[in-house]
Amino acid sequence: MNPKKDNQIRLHDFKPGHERFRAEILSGLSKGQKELPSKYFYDEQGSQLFKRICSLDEYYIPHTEAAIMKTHVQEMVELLGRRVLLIEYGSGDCTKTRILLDYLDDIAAFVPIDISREQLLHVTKELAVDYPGLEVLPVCADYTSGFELPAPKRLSVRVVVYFPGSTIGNFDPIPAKLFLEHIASVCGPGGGLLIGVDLKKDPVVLHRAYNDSQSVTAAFNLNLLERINRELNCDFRLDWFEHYAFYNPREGRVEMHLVSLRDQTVHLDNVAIPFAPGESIWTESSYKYNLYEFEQMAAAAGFRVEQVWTDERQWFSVQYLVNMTEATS
Ligand code: AVI
Repeated sequence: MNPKKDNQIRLHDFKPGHERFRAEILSGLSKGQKELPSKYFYDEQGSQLFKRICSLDEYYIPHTEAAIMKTHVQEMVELLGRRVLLIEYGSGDCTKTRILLDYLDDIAAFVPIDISREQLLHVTKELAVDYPGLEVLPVCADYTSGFELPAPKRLSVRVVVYFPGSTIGNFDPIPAKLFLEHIASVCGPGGGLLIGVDLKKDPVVLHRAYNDSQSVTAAFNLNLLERINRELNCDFRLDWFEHYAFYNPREGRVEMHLVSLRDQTVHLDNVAIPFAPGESIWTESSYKYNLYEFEQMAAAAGFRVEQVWTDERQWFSVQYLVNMTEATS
């Protein structure tokens, strides 16, 4: 671990390094179906673009989820209980967390976990002003890998992980189940998971959400190539690739790709990466579930679905799951 101090903020830093980034990009671009991990979308520019996506009407997830949270926050807080240690995976700017924090008056501590150091430091400072007395223990990490949780000063009654935004949809089904198992081990027996899960719906709605009229999603997708150019000294021509997103009903997921518009070769150090016209790099999957499918996956990971809240259109769900695994002595 590498705790760093920034004006009194103790940041627990496990951010993956440059070598891992390079290795994962090269390995993805060497596959038959080329792919890039979607977790790398979120550099500074990518995080800004994602923020813009979240303000679009067509991208229904943030406003639908926030409305569900605001309507049912009292019930949620009751389930979380007294002196909860709240851990948020992929905390970003903590907009939705604030809905909970406004009502959690006896919280033990809050642990925001994010891959962006700048974002974490910024949000920790803001929370210190807006919630004086709240212990905030920021962790900079790629939460899909292991990291140590910091110890809060106050003893907690229960550990609850908050994982909003349907980011669980960005995992393929087997890694999604393994990730839920990992969360179960973090929150322990009797602990909870408050999670946002996007639901299956009319593909027309999904198409609009991932092909917005202002092309912000296209810029977000292409920014991954810009990041790779900048950080890995690569020579992708952004105008020779095109954003392509569609709903795959058989797999129940929206797929985002970057399609090569011509025959071309990209260079990463001394490695030449050929592209045929029409060949794609698969950059993201966004799985949509029905309530039964998600319940089955949660059960396989040791969770019981305690409560589900949805919007009127049944486009999105917020769910409270309880870890049913037995304590081992
Ligand atoms: C972060 N994640 C849940 C978003 C999604 O909908 O899969 C990322 C995103 N990709 C395109 N638009 C938004």
